[in-house]
Parts: sequence; structure tokens; C-alpha cells
Amino acid sequence: MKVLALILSACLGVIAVLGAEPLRPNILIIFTDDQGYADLACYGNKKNKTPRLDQLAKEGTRFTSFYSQTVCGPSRSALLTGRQPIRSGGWGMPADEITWAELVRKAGYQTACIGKWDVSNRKAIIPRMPNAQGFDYYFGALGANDNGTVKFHENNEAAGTTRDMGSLTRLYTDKSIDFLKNKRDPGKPFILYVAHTMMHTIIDASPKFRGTSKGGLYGDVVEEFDYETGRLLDTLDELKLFKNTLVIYTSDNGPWNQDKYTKHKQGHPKDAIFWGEAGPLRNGKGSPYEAGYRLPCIVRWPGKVPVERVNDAIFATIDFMPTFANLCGFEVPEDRRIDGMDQTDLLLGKRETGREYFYFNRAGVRKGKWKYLKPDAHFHGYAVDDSRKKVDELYDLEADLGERTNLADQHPKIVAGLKQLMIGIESKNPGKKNAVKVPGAKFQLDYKKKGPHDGLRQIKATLGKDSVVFDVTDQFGIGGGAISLIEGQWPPKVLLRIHLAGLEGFGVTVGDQTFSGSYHGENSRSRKDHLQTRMLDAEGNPLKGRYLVESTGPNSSKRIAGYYEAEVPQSVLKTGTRKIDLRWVDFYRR
Ligand SMILES: [Ca+2]
Repeated sequence: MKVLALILSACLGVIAVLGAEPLRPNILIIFTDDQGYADLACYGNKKNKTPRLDQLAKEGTRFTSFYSQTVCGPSRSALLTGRQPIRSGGWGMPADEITWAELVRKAGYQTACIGKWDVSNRKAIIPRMPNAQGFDYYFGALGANDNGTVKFHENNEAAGTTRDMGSLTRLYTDKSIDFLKNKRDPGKPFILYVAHTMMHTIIDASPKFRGTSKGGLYGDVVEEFDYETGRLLDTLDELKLFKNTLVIYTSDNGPWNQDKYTKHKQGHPKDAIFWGEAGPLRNGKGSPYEAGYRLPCIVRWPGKVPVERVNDAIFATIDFMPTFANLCGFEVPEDRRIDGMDQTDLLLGKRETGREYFYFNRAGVRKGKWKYLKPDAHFHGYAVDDSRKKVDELYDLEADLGERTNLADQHPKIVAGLKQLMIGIESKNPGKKNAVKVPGAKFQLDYKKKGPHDGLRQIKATLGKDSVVFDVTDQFGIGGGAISLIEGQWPPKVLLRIHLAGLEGFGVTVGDQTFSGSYHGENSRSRKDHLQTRMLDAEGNPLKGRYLVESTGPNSSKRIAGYYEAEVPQSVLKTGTRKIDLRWVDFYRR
């Protein structure tokens, strides 16, 4: 029976490994420019008709707490690298940033970028252009279109100029279709990243759409984008790529809806309405209020992503890197801080929760329902809200999505906690200048000071070259504590050593996953939440049995020097979580 159990558990182990094989879908990212949270009918717009994107939402999941960034360049460096713009550089993204395109290409994918690049300072600097940053094929404009002109590049070569802004949505769609039909290698999965120039100033629609919507020229542009996106989706059907293609539609930042911006901008077609919709959200592009960052996001993957689902979990473009790593089968870079987390389970409907927090560039942070903005929160000039007092701001986004009632004075502890969280996020990234060097890490160790009993209780950290060991001692035997990473990144090996005589209860919570290292009997390894825990002597040699106690007579026993050891799975640490919570119970507690 014992042998059978062993074979069974070995088989389960094999099945688990097979189950973890990457799914390797094709991925199509459709990224609009400056399109607001509420520009689409399925996000509440009453004027614009967007049947194709509304249909896409029915065929997949519509996210309602999805965050990009607040302006173009930073939004793109964050999307491409999984790193906050304070690390990934925005318009000035350095050549040594690592994009998911570089990594997925090494994992056997073909990659293409069509449209607006905007992370090479709008210049033709070859090491910072798409081909050098992981894309096998590129066609588009390196910068924006503020002056009504766009210069194209095909791969690294200049490829003409246009002043016909109304032609761009169709052109980029045609180029995307051409990639799928004529340039794609059918032997490889692909990621196609389509970054439209519309609805960025100078807006325009093609003659077929101009003057046709109820939303003025801006509405025409939105409706043309919807139509062209439909044409691209039809191509997936036509090429039988519908089923195995994960489609992600979102926008780079919030809409134009500020007088300072829209009323002074020159050069639009006569009588153009230059105003996007943010629905219930405050402010717009360039602002750290919700309308600057929170964008529509629709994800479709037939048979995988739940249909007709609306989900309010916190999800962000920075999460694409670790999510693609899981789906496509590559490792995220370990020599630098990655801010994103793997959202595969959220996409696949295996969980409904997302990020614990989201950081607003040099402005604030949201954790759960609470959003904090610091007094000198960064706003781009046109987004400065003159009615804003420069004080700590705290909003309850569940009760007050429009960020109207500042609760900072009522909740000083929450404000203090969010400020502390921001300090951790904004801490210097030691890996950036010297990417080869493994950065140092700093931890904050907290244990429950007040328990039902007194006694020594502590957590000690020992940082090695590629590892960190946390030694937990507890004189009484029942306790808990937390390990927080406040600087740097988790080393490749994170070990917990619990110095108790008989570890009876042992819980480890990392992010939103809880593991049990408790004794579960022989079949413990088949438990999904099992954390393998070994019993070792003082020299680190494995010991058999269950307790660090040996019998010395009928009624006497003595303690064996040693400890219990468990390794925290890297898979959960890679999700970007920065905290490990611990609980322990000693069988021999006093
Ligand atoms: Ca933009």
C-alpha cells in the first residue's frame, strides 16, 4: 500500500509538471492612443456606436479596473517591459531594457509591431527601435502626430511620410492584415502588437467615416477604429486563427477632456470635436486621478477566457510581461525589478482577484479600494486640476469612484500604510545600471509582538549571494509574522527555517496564495496547497520522522538540535508580491 501511494504521488507529480506546460497561444494586442474609459458603448458611451468591440466584450471578459499609464511613452515602456516608467524610462526607454518581444522570440514566437512606437525619443535610434527590441517586423511611426505629420519606418528604414491623419487607422489595419496573411510564419505562434495613432491629436477620420457619428469628429474616429478592428478580427477568422489567439484590446492613457488641452490645441479639421469620455472617472490624460490611468480592456480567447464576464480585479499593462512568460513559455528577467504579476489565472477565470496594488507614477498608489495621492502628486501641465489642494488625498474607490470625497483626515493609518508602500515601490533599482549584478535586497521583518504569552519571538534574515534564509525562533510556540521585501528583489532561493521542536501547524501566505507546510500524513504532497517542509539536524542533514524530539525513557524525552526548512516557491514570488506572511504552531508548545 505504501509503495502504491508512493507511485501514485510520483505520477501526480508528473501530471502536475505536464499541466504546467505553457499554452502558447498567438497574442494580438490592439492598443489605441488616448481613448477614454467611456468612449465605447460597452463601457457606457451613449453616442458612439462600437458594435465590434461590444461583440468582442461578449465573447470574452471586460475588465473595469484595468490600468495603463497616464501618457504615451511611459505607457509603452511599461507595457513592453513589465516595469513602472520610473524604471523603464518612458519615451527614453534605454536599449538595455528587456521587452517581452525579445524573450518570446527566443521561445520560438514570431513578433511584429505595427503603429506608434514612442519609446526611442521619437527618433530613429536603431538600438532602441522595434527590430532591436524584439520585433521581427515593424511598420509604423516612431513618434506621435501632434503636428499633423507622421513619418513611417519599415523595420529600420525610413518609409515615407503622410499628412493624411484620417488614413492611419486603415493603414495600420491593412499592414496588420498583411502581416497575418503574407509575412507570418505558419510554423510559429505569433505576437502582433498593433499600436494605433488615433485618437491622438491631430485626429481625423477617413472620408467614409467623417461626419457619420453622433459624437462629432472624435466619434467618427472612435467608430472607424471599431470598424477597422472588426476587419482585423475577421482576418483571424478567415485564417482560422480565431480559436488559438488571445486578443487584448486596451488604450495607452486616458482621454482628452481638459479645457487647457483641447481648447488650445491648434490644427484640427474645422469644427472638430476634440473631447474623449471618461464616464464616472475624474480628470483625463496626464492626470493621476482615475481617468488618466484606468482604461477599457477586453480580453478574448475562445474556450479559455470566460465569456460575457465583467471583472473588477486590478489588472495592468505591466502584468503583460509575467503573464506572457507563463502563457508563452519564457522566464521573466531576474536581474532587475519587474513590477508586473502573472495574471494567467485571472484571465482564465481560475481566480477573480488581481493585483494587490497599483502605483501611479510619482503620484500615489491604490491598494484594494483605497487610493492615495501625495500632496505634490505628478500631473502633466494640461491635466493640472486647479481646484485641487496640495494635501494628502485618500479615496474609497468602492464608494467614490469619482474621487470627490477626501478621507485622508479620517484614516491616518491607511494613509501612512500607503505612503510606506509607495516608498517601497519607488526605492532605487540597483539592477538598472549594472544589469549583470544581482541586486541586493532589504527586508522588513515583523512578528506579532503581543500574543497571549510572552517569550522570545524573532525572525532573522541572512542574505547570501543567491539566497536568503529567514530563521524563525519562538520560545512559546504559537506565533506569526511577516517578511516584507522593501528594496531590491527576491533572491533565486528563499528559505524559511523554523526552529521548533514539533512543527504541527505551518501556514505561508504569499500574495493571494496560501500554502500549508503542516503535517498532513503520507499523501500530503497531493494537496494542491502543500509546501514541502523538511526536518533537518543542526548541520543541515535530513532527519526522518516528524518531531525534533527523541525518547530517552518511558516518561522522558530530549530535544534534538535542528529545525524545519521550506523553500518559498519562486513561481509565487515572481508574481511581484513583496510580502510573505507566516503562521506557526509547535506541537510541544508550553
Ligand atoms: Ca497617448
